[in-house]
Amino acid sequence: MTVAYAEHGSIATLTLDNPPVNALSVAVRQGLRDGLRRALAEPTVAAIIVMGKGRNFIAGADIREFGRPPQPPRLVEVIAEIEASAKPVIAAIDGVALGGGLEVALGCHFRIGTPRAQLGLPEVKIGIIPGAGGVERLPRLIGIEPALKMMVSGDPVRAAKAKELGILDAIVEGDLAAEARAFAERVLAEKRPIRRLGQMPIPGADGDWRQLIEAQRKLASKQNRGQISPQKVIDCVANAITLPFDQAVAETIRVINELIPSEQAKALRYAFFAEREAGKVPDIEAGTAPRPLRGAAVIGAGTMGAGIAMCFADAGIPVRILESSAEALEKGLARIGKLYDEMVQKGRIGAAEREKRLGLIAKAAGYEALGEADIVIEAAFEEMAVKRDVFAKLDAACKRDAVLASNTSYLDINEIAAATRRPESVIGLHFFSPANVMKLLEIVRGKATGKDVVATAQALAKMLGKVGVVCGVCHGFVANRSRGAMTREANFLVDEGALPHEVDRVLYEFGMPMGPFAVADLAGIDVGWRVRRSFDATRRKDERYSPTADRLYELGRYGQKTGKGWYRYEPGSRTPLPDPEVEAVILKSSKDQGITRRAIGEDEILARCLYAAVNEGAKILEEGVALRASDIDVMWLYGFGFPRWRGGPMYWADTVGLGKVYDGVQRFHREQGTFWTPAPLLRRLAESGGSFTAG
Ligand code: T1G
Repeated sequence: MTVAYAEHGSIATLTLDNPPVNALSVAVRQGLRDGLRRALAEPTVAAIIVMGKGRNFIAGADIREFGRPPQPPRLVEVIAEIEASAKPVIAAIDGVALGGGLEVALGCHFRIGTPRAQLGLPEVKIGIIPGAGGVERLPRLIGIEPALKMMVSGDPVRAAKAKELGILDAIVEGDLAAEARAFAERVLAEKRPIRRLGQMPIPGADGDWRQLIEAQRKLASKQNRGQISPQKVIDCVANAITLPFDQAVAETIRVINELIPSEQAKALRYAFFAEREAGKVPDIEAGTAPRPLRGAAVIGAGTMGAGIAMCFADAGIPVRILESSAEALEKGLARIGKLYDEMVQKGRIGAAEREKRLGLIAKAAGYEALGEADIVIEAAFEEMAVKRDVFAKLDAACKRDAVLASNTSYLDINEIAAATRRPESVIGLHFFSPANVMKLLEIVRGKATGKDVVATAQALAKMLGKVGVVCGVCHGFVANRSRGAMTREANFLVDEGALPHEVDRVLYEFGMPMGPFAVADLAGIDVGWRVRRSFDATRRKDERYSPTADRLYELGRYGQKTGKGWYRYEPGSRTPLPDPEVEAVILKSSKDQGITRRAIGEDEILARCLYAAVNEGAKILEEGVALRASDIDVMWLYGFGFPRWRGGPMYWADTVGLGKVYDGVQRFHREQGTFWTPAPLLRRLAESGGSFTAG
């Protein structure tokens, strides 16, 4: 039974039961319609409640049904029947009411929710728009501006906000079913009029709403650059304002039917499921108990250490920071204070929240002060000797079941673990810069890392609001190693004839938030220099190496922090400006390397940068360092801001066609040499007509 029917006196309750999230699959739509008709036909029933079993109301349409032929009844029709009901219908919402779920609630005449209810129309995030009357009903209920904002951002609102906006009529505590019945009794006793949103005018429709529409268009083209669905939902809201309800709904349905099979929507659906898949590690059973995570410590108060400490404080977890000198510690704490001040200034948090978070961050006087920490994250200098020394000390100081993690971005976790007598408790937790902002947590599993420690890292990612992706050990791990192939080619392209801003523009226009040279300036040319030194010992003598970035380093051009790097920056500005001085350095470097510069087209720039990452990704996959191609994609989405509507580099390669990608890789192999040795996996898939991500 996907929708259970029950009567209590004069009140019928329809309870949707489609675990895990009550998605509106065909059986649920049927069950809802049948339940409604039964309640309407029953003379003793005077009011109807719609609710969800379990911890959620409804998470929306069943995304897995998209792309298959639609099956009746259509949701929009079921909702129209609910709205037309002569008996009052009340939505009782716990957990999420998203997409079609909120649309069902908007078709009901009253809505109540628990304090943990979350309501939203997130369709734009999967490349579509609300298609069951939400576009038309929400502005009628709460006005044009808030409705537009909710639909364009796709972000849900919590119960309190939903009440304030007028989406919820009441917030109730205690047993929801009983509260809903009590609410229904009141509606009946007070003879409250039934409100059918579809028949109401839109408040403000005769006002100057076109400005609001234009403002949202601008915002969406900045925040979701290149993505179609936010613009489409804005078009449909404009229709909802100008056209009669039924006509507007019909037009919205026409648009959603175009969007569902579009490349962007497919990529976004892929990204949705890829993200959920990433949480699953085949040999770690779903029920594996994580270790406790009540208190944390961070070693190092540099940019990364400070950012990581903020992640804990933001999640309400007390954290201590240990630094080698009091001065460095004070500097780190000052940086944290400044970042929280900025958040207050921008209105992201209140002053009280800042105090609360700062209050969760404490200084540790020495290793002895770390004895009670459940997890310690080392974010010290990227040098093996330093790391081993820290871990030996942690081994001596920390309690038995503490998780000892390193935030290294490329060093061998197994070697670090070997500095302790408890390698099973050691793991890599690679945060991305800025740590308190970027959502990726690359979880690096050493050969001795315990399953419960991996499970703890996954639980930690969730607690910190991050997306944790598990991988194995190799130099640079999955994210930076595959991205490193891209930056390597970007640097070679500059040596061969392109300029940094030309390469950056191509990748920016592709949809990346910044090009690799702008990123290098942000991260620090000195940081890149140190990473390259870490490869010196293993780099083959005959291997091509671009020395140009080293020349910038020698000139003290460390990037944004010195106002000069691959670009120059006006004081106080982060806008990268091409710099003739850099061009001179580049030209000289090309000459020194004996390279005759040539004109390089945009297609070659894109193919060199992205095919390199894809080919490296294929090698990483084949080595088993990444569990699946989609994990690599998730890392690029959350670690590097790869445009989500392109799915990720591996998915993107599939859409280009692996035959074409492989041809390109072979051509670059002939022209460029060993770096481009095709990954055997890529060759096999290309030759067999396969793909990285299908199936
Ligand atoms: N359809 C199918 N499966 C879904 C689903 C959905 N809408 N939502 C979640 N799942 C699966 C998910 O794949 C996972 O499966 C399990 O449920 C638990 O999810 C007509 C066109 C609801 C906030 O976009 O945002 O309505 O991995 O791990 O962290 O206009 O899932 O266990 O096999 O994410 O607690 C609009 C998408 C649809 C909501 C729960 N709705 N879902 O988060 O668990 S379009 C959405 C979410 C629409 C109408 C239209 C989240 C969640 P498995 P989870 P969670």
